Amino acid sequence: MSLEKEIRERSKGEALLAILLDPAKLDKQSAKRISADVKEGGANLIFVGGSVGAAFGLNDTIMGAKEGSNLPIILFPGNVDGVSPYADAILFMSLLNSSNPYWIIQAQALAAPTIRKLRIETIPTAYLIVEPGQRSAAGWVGWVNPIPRKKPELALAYALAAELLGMRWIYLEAGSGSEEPVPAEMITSIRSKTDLGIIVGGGLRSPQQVERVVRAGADIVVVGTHIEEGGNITEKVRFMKERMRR
Ligand code: 1GP
Repeated sequence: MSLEKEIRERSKGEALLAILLDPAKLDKQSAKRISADVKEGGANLIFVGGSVGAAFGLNDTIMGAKEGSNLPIILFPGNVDGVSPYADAILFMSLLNSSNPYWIIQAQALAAPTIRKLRIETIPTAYLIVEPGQRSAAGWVGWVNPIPRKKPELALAYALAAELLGMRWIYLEAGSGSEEPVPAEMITSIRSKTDLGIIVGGGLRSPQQVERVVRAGADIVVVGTHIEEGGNITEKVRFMKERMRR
């Protein structure tokens, strides 16, 4: 069974927690330690990627994470150089609300021959950046025309278009380190009107915030900054997972 199918099946029973490792901020040893700690806390997946300087160290981060645990590793590429043969799958993403065609389709075209040669499993994903995510690195780099927080109908319109184009997942991004996560109403409306798998990330720091997005319908919740900040990582993950039961 493909990793995507496995994730889809599992996420029917419980929302999954993905921990984001940014190779620009980690060495191999810390990737190994974090991977072991988050696995112990009950995390389900590891995403690897970043917007700036993530190519150097990408393979080391993946190898370190693999030494630390057996959690599946999914690439969350920030550009064409975010591809590695050592990952289990890649979010093959299009930043649908970019105003620069490079981020909508050109980067994908440039990376596609490599991805095909490496035979990495691809997970077709619409990437949508919601306010205040335009102020994050991904938003700035990606020339984003952000979805206004009070306009869930705009997010839904993009989600419907993504589904009609054959994409199977949508990643709603509020921006790494954002002061506010994606609004619950946006998630709810996409949940009720599409069959897309929903990934939500950006600015999730507390178990309560995680619970809110899971109740709204997220299948995968992505947490990066809160884990990067250190402390007792296993406990942080455990507290979040406790609030993720459906
Ligand atoms: C960023 O959605 C991810 O792309 C994670 O965001 O760093 O705010 O957890 P945080």
